[in-house]
Amino acid sequence: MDEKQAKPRRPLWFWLFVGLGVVVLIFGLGAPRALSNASEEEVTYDVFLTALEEGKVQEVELKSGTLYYTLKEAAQPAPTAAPQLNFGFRTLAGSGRKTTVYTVTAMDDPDLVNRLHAAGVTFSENPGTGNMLLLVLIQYAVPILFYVAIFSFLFRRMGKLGAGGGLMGGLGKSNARSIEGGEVKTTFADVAGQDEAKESLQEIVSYLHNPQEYTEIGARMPRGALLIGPPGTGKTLMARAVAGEAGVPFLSISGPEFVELFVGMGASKVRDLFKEAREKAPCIVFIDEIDAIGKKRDGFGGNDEREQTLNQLLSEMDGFEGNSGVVVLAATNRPESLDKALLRPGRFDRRVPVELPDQGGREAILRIHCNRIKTEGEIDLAAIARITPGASGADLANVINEAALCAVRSGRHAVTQKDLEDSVDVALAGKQRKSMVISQREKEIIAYHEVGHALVAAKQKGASPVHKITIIPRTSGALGFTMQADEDERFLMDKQEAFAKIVTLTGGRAAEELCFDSVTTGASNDIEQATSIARAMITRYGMSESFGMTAFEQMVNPYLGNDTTMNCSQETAARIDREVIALIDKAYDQAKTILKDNRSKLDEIAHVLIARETITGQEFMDILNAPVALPVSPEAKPE
Ligand code: NHX
Ligand code: ZN
Repeated sequence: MDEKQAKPRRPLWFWLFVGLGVVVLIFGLGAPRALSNASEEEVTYDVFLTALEEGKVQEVELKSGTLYYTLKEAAQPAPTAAPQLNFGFRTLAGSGRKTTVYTVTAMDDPDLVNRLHAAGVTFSENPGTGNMLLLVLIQYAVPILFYVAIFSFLFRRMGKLGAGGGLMGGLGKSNARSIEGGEVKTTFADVAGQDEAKESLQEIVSYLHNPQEYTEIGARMPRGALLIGPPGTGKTLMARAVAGEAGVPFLSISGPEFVELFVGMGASKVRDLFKEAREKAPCIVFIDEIDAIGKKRDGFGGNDEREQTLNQLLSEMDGFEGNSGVVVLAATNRPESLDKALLRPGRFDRRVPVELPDQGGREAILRIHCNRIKTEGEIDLAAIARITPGASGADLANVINEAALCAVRSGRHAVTQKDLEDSVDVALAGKQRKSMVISQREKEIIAYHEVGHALVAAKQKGASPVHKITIIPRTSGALGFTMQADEDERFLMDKQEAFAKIVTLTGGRAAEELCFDSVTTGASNDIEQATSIARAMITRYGMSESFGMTAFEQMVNPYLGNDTTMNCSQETAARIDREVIALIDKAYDQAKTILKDNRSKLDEIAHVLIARETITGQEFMDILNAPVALPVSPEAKPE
């Protein structure tokens, strides 16, 4: 956007043209003007001497070790029928008719000058200085330039120096992209669903606006604030908004950019960055992904380069006086890996959590992005927020954009609610794969599998209501899915609800077994999810009968993925496994019981689903609650 690069990078074609120009120059100057009617013939030295002795030679020129000579007109041989190719060597005194220039390699012949003079031959030496210089250029300079070009290109790629102008221009430059004060257009109004984080940062804004107020009372402003949260939650946006609100310049750089090819360069970049910041103060310095340089320093040698960079950063932050007007904001999604020294008071002494938005936050974020697009008809963003639990701000921005793209694709000029809902499906399971041909039997299996999930969910206490069932295959490889959505946001899950989730997940497979007496590979994803919930109940949530409140697993990184570490003896691990198996078995039995008890509804809804491909939660519930439509089978219980 309006960010300034330290130095514009010249495109490759520019250098190609320069190179081409140099080559043309060299060869263009080097090539002497051609004498169109001169041909050339190489002879041996004795032929030349004989011609000289016989007085036939007219003119001689010595140039770079070669003698060029012409014969007197009388002595010229008759012109040959097929003239030789003309290489256009430097002309001798031209004559009207066809001349032959003879070339002969000069020999060490000190007496030659005297003999030439005696024979009355016009002779001269052409030092060829112009050409010699060019020759030297070609021989030495061009290869050197060539290697320099290759090396600088390689270094640029290896050292990520590119952003600052390559090997030559990048040394010591901080590479920070800077946006001048007043040019940062982002404000807190562009950040939705992060009210607490905004509040924490508001103080920094007011300090930057009005530093005297703080200095008078003797307060020391925090020099830095660390924005902590999962990817996509808008940490960068938030930092930018602080600069925008305060109307100060925004210097931003990403942690990995400090990690350079050469030792010591990261540190020099830090120095440079803070020098620039002090010149521009008051301003915001934003270091994204600070964990790249701020990782804990371990005592075992480790990465010298990174430690130097970190030490430099620490000393720079200590360096500027309490109220210099430079505020450093940094973002990370692995706070636990940061060096303690970074978090000490006087450095990043403020931690600002930037969490995933809740339902209200999601709605607010959707509204902001929705304001940028044209919509049509009634748009219910709360409904979209309800079906996107766990989505980050970036995910939601993407949902809105996908919806807009979808509207354009279908030739409309505005986005509808349906576009938005379809776009959520795309985010969850990929695009529709209409071209996929599925046999009737497989369609039945898929439909029964999905209705199995839905029916088990509907018939259990503690399961979330069904929102949508579809058997349209998706590009992610999913052949169908059942979506559930809570009416209100939930923050806790009780044991019954956790178990109900497992039962619901086993419902798909249970329907397959019950109705087709066979099981398929398709349930793999359900099985993984069920297992992971069951494990978590036992090892982390204290929901097992035999283990009680003991934790056997810990989350590795709360913000990135769901990796856990096992922390128990071999025997306990084996017991946990047995308990997980038993829990899932129990859930599977329960799912089968529910489906057996509702077999006729299962058949009925599955057939509706095959016909319609997608049914909403409402339609599903309507069929479920309607009086029995099909002939009642003996074991089916009417509602
Ligand atoms: C395969 N796909 O991999 C085939 C093409 C059992 C009716 N050989 O449990 O689609 O087996 O309730 C998101 C969510 C791939 C992405 C689930 C990508 C599952 C899904 C594997 C339904 N719905 N299985 C399900 C399914 C499969 C898969 C996914 C995903 C099926 C089942 C996929
Ligand atoms: Zn399933």
